[in-house]
Amino acid sequence: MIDLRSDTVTKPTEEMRRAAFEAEVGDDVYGEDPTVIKLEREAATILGKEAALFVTSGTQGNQVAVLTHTRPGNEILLEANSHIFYYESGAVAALAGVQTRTIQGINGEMDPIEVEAAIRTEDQHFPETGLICLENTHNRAGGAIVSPENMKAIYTLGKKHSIPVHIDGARLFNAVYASGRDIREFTDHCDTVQICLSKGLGAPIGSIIAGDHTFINRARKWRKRLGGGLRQVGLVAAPGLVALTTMRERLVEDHEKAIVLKETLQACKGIEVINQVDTNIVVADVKGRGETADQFIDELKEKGIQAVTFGPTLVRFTTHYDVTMEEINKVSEILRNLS
Ligand code: TLP
Repeated sequence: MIDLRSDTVTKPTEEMRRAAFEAEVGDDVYGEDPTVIKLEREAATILGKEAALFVTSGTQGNQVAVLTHTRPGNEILLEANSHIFYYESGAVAALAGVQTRTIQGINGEMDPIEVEAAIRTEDQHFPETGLICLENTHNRAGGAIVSPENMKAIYTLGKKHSIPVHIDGARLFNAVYASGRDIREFTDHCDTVQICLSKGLGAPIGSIIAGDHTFINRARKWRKRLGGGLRQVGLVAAPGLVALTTMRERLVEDHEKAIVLKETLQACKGIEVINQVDTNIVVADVKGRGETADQFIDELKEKGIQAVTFGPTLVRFTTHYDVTMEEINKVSEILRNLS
């Protein structure tokens, strides 16, 4: 089976498994796990923030960030198809008690003018705007890169209105290596950032949130409240450190594989690629084949390819390091021969 459902499906490399086996560990709730400390320091340095915190997942990282930045009754501004809004089981309402106000973006980018217009003024009828969330790359926009210029414009108005900005950077390094821009051009334009070690970087588990010392100290308490204070978690942080330090540059290979897939899909009768394919995600509309996404996916599965539904007639393919260029060529051949 060639699994293109997500870059979350990657299995840990030999080096990651060895790092887990050999990891020096301690009780991380006492702040005594040397491997976790090393990972958090390294991540903070790379992301250009004062401090970082190891969390179990991207969802936990985003939720801890929302909980730390806001108070119940706040309103948060976020893109209409953002992961925090679309894919986190309503957690911001269930956990932080905030309401969401969504803004429809174009290729994942919200118009700063619309963002500013949505910020609440002081009035007893209104909730207070507690946070602005960005997502980069933007998953449902097809792995689209949100430009540092767009981020800067939104961060600047966040500062003007004293509203913090959080980035869901589950795939931020894809944006960095596809755009050729420096990581700081992205992370300088937010107060806090969440990055996933377990997507394109290939770690089995884990995410990082980064921000200033005050934020991270408060976030640590929220992580504890959520049951995310783990003990000898260096076993998991060690492969995360390998992912963070050795797997970033190779993301460009995933982007090259996505372009090959895009070109093949575009040449297929009845299929239209609807995203720009900035990074490792290709979204295909199969409406022209007279099929639903689920029917098309079942057909592909019989031929040894896995993908996911992204809408009634939309199918998402995601490239990653566990799928080689040879396998992508094989997928292309199968797609070309579809009836
Ligand atoms: N995305 C997953 C699914 O949840 C949809 C995927 O296969 O793409 N932010 C973004 C932008 C994400 O794409 C994801 C995962 C997360 C956060 C959550 O990460 P995890 O799965 O570690 O909680």
